[in-house]
Amino acid sequence: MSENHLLSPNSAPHSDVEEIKKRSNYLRGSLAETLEDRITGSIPEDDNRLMKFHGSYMQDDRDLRNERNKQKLEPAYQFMVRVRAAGGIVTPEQWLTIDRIAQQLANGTIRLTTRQSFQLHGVIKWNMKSVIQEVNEALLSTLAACGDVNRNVMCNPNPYQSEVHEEVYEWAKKVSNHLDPRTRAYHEIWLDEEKVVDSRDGIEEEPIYGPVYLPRKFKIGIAVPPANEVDVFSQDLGFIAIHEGGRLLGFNVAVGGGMGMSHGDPKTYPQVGRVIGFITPEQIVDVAEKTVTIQRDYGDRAVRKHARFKYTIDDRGIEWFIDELEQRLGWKLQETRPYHFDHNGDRYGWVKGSNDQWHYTVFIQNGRVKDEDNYPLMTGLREIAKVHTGDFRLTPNQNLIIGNVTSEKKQEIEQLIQAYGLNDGTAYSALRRNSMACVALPTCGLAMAESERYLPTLLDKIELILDEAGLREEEIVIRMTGCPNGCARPALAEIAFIGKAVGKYNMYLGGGFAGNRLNKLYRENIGEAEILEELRPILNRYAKERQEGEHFGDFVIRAGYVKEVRSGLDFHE
Ligand code: SRM
Ligand code: SF4
Repeated sequence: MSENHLLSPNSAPHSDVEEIKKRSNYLRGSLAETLEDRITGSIPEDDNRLMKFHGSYMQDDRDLRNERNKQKLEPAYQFMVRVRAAGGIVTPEQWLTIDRIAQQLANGTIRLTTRQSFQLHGVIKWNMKSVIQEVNEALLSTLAACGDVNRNVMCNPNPYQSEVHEEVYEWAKKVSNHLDPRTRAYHEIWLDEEKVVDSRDGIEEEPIYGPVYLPRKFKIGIAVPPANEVDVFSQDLGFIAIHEGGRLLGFNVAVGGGMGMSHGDPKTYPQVGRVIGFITPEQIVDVAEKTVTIQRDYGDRAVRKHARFKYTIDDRGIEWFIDELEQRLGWKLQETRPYHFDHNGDRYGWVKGSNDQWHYTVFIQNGRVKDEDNYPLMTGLREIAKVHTGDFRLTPNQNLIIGNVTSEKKQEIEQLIQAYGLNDGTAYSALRRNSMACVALPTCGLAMAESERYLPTLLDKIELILDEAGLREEEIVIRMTGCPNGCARPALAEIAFIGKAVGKYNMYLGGGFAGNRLNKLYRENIGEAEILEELRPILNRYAKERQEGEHFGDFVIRAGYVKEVRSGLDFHE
């Protein structure tokens, strides 16, 4: 292996995290020992950094912080565990495993994430090993669900939308497997070195990542037009399937997207990926690998805020990247092929697929699966999983598809859907059906404001305005995050709220309906009353003045509320 990956082109001293990775002996650190330490429910910071690569974050319940502090108790330490499956497709048995772990070893809920993964919250240190073992026994994994590596590879979840879907999904899995870390540390620490999913005995080296892995997280997603649920332009590396007459011809390649930024730091910004060319299906793994190695070698290892691939590209230029990529590939990209996206949201309820099977998309508000007094969602899905012979598909919009239901089984599944009142979102406004909120409080250590727990009540109030304006069935994409890291991809929403402080949000308008344009700051640091005051006249005007088929995000630009943002470089202008 070349030593090139060890050399950062940035001569500044490497960040602490780089040193931790270097010392870690391929992600081992002292995790095995600190997990055994019964004196505290926490682990030291160095190990916490490494823990992310193993798919988990140490957190504390922020609702309890002050009270515990007053009582001189250590924070209520707990772990979030992220379970990934490329393209978000799992079997009913795997669903039941996640459900069981959630009930027995976590906080009794399942979180479906914006990258088609599961998150379990509230796992205590002593239970971490059992949780990860159970996950692996079910042939799922937490390895590389977080950390400075390639993350869960996203893929269009809707088989009914395209006959090429299955083929595209197979490529997503190949890319994902190819970029998995090879370290045995995971198996040693969690699985007592049992070979569960894969065996790469004796290889104590990371042929793609090297010993210090990537400068930062790396994200890949594959879209099948006209659907762009994966928000392909938000990915570090996006692939757009080009298909004709039910045949997959290949992929357009988009590079350098990303959502994260920091308030008050204009050097950080969300960015949309740029489409640089076309490749055949067989070339996808090579392109993914070479792109990752370019970021490995050229990404900024000194300043983590500046370490994402989007900055590597914006600093050096897209032409530089294409040259470097083609040099590493040894061949040239073909010219970009035409494509068209018309939405990035989910289609709910029953649809019949091209394979004569049925798929039912359940609306899961902000991805949280739990039982509530009047809505036993978690139980309903469990009962369905017990009889379902198809699969479950986690969507990039935090919803769930009960996929590949045979005609014979459809009635039985439908009866369970009815019995448990599972929701296809039709009772809600189209705005809510197109909404997403990140986790935020109480588990996310970075949250500045509520998100998942607040958006539903804000939507109740916005829905009243929509009703007045006759816009209840108007599809508008709305997203909220508790901080500017952008976990619900807010910078691509037509309306977005990004948390600034408790109860205060920045309001953004003008994202593209199909996830193809960034939005722009409209109002800063406003609370609920001002949000509603600002939105009411704009929505009313939209109702009256919109042109045929004009989406809200396009309207607010035409009407002059915000300027169009063509590139992240103009986001703060
Ligand atoms: Fe995220 C960090 C939750 C998708 C950008 N994200 C976090 C952490 C782990 C907080 C932390 O570092 O302490 C959050 C855990 C909260 C909790 O209590 O569970 C968290 N991110 C999530 C999830 C669960 C949001 C959700 O509600 O679904 C998503 C899990 C995805 C998955 O299954 O892998 C999630 N995060 C995203 C996305 C969207 C995407 O990937 O499509 C983004 C924006 C895209 C991007 O990366 O540019 C995103 N998360 C971030 C960032 C900002 C990265 C940056 O460029 O600066 C952070 C902070 C960091 O990495 O330092 C972050
Ligand atoms: Fe936490 Fe911020 Fe991500 Fe929301 S956007 S989950 S608050 S890091």
